[in-house]
Amino acid sequence: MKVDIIGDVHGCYAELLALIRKLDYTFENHLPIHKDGRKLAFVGDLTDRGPHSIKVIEFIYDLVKNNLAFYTPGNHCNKLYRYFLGNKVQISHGLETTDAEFKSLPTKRQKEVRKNFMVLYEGAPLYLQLDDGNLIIAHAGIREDYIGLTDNKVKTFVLYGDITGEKMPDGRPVRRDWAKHYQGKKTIVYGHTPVREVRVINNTYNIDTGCVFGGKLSALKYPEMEIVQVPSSMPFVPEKFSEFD
Ligand SMILES: [Mn+2]
Repeated sequence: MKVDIIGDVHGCYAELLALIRKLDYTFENHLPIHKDGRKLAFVGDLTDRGPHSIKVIEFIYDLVKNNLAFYTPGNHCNKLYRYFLGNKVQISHGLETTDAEFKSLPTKRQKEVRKNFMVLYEGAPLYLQLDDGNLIIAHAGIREDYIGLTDNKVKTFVLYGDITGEKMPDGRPVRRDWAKHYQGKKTIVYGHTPVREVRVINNTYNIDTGCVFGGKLSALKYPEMEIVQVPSSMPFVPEKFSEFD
């Protein structure tokens, strides 16, 4: 099982293609193929804030359909799914860019994009268990004792992290540093909280290096555990990066 796990894309389509090329995939009919049969995997949060959320949705839908990638959703994916269901969701925290892109499409394309995203989302597990369960890919991470479970408390943890329910002065939720206390043998790869450099602690890897906030888009090669990155084309927003160490 050889997989290249990619962090939160958030509509950064150009960086995604650049990263996949840097990982030595070649494009055949717009699909990335690796000569060693490697596959891609995504930690979720494909859309919102960046310039090309719709292209990212369509691309990853095609990858998963063609058995070239694994995908597990993030909180932005969950919100977009509820938006496509017709639920009342606030068009904020980045959804406004995806909403604007979506509304600019002709009705026929809107129907296709909506259907494809819903198929992608509904077919995805809450978190991925790969390599005979030795590799867990979960959007905001997962506690060791939650692995194997999918109830609501697990869903909240996987999508939002170890939140306390409190908010910081800037409105961001207060999150506990679950990775610091993780003692499991399974490797956990996650994203959700932007960090300036890939954070490796206790067999956990945070690979969200804040591409949409001007950081980098990162991939973790498994089982080699090598990091491959491309720079972002977006303006750097330092206050969006976590201070965990
Ligand atoms: Mn997220």
